Amino acid sequence: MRFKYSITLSSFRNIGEPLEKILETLGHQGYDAVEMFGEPYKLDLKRLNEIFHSFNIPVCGITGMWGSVSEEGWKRRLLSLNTNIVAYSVEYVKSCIKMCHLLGGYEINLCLFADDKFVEFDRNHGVVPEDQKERIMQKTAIPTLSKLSKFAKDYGIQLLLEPLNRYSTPFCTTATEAVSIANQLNQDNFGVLLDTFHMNIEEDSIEHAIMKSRGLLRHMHFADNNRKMPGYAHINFREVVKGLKKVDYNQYISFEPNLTDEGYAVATKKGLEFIRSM
Ligand code: LER
Ligand code: MN
Repeated sequence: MRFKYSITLSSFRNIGEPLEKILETLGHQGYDAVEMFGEPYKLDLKRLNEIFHSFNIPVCGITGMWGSVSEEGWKRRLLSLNTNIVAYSVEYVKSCIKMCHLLGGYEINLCLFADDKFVEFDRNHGVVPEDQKERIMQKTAIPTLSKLSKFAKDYGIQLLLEPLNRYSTPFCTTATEAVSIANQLNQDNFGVLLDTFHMNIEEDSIEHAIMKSRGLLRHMHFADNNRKMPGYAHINFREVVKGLKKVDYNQYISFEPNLTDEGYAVATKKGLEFIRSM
């Protein structure tokens, strides 16, 4: 079985090299595709399409710029008590869906960021009780995600719910939660994306989390426990790959590392080869 490999271009935003040079390097290293970062209001999609086609490297999807990864990111909260914030976030996802379609991608990750004060909880020592999360999901997330799924379906785009860790958001932090929401939505273009960095914090077993997601798992984000490329720290990627093989996973393994300017090409090559060696 040969996996397909991608990498998030959001990881290169602090790298002082032109996109063309980065794509040339990634192509030589054996990446099959890239994930474009979701800043639809800022990017020249026509020019981007020309560049991707000229390097013959497809865009598999869009990485939503959730959380504080960009100056607008803090406003992208699908769970908010402020209806204007929810409306802004819904429009953001719709713009990313159109962008994904224009770039020929098929998936976008949804992360359920929320207002800091949406619920009072001690994120350093605790988690929000499951029943409280469930009630909030029913009232807010499910109706919003249902609307967005129907919108995405018209563009042939998959919405993939990505569980994060408690320090990003208390809502949807495990594969169990993501699978439960996807099953309640019951939309064939709504699935799950699992990210090893977040699973390393929240899951009892990464392999079991993957098994639980069988049938809904449409994309993977790979990064080590410190968000470096796999193999630089101590996540047991042999267990991760074993779990993916057990569920006959045949979609992309998409690396989502933090990269630094010096020697980014060494890291992207070393990390890919480390996983390929599995
Ligand atoms: C997004 O893929 C992710 O992993 C989160 O950390 C939000 O940026
Ligand atoms: Mn991720």
